[in-house]
Amino acid sequence: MKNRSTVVLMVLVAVLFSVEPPDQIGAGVVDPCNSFASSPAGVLFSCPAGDGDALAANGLTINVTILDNVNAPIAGVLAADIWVIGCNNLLALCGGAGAISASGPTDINGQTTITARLAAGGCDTGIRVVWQGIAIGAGVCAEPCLPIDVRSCDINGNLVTNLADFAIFGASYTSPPKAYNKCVDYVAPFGTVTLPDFAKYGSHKDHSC
Ligand SMILES: [Ca+2]
Ligand SMILES: [Ca+2]
Repeated sequence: MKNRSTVVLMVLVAVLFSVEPPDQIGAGVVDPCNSFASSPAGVLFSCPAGDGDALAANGLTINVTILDNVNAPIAGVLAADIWVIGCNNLLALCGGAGAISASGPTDINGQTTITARLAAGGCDTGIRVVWQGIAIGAGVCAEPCLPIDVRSCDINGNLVTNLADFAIFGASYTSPPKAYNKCVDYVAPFGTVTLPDFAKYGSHKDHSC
């Protein structure tokens, strides 16, 4: 009996030592709250066809850091698992997650960037980085909004740029004197809707996903 008790005790000890301490549970698993993203502020012209302006080319590169529950960086997070959504859900993403992705997988510091064009319609005052569709926080479990205004030639966000969009554009062209609509203020000078904005719109006429 004594031998049997010893074996039972040894098994119990082995089980106890195999259980991870609480701070190790979830290590290596993406923690969207601890992960964070940052970017400069600016305006990004987009088109459902994916031939709008690139973030990097406009000085709007987004830096993303993916961390686990103990704030350790996670390397090798897939680029395709990282994309953006409109902060107010006012962007129509062409192909959903396929509308844009990170420039590459995360490195040993858990870092990557988002530099490309956003294939989208609609108009939103900011964007939010997501990992597998879950908003990335800012070291806390919040849903911070990056200050990038996305404005598409597909103004009404049905993923087709056609007469309906042109009617919306025309209602604010030129502004002044017409009412200002920031959703059609695609290029500098900002604050007015003038010929450069029309030229931008016109070069994407009839574009769709
Ligand atoms: Ca449209
Ligand atoms: Ca303008």
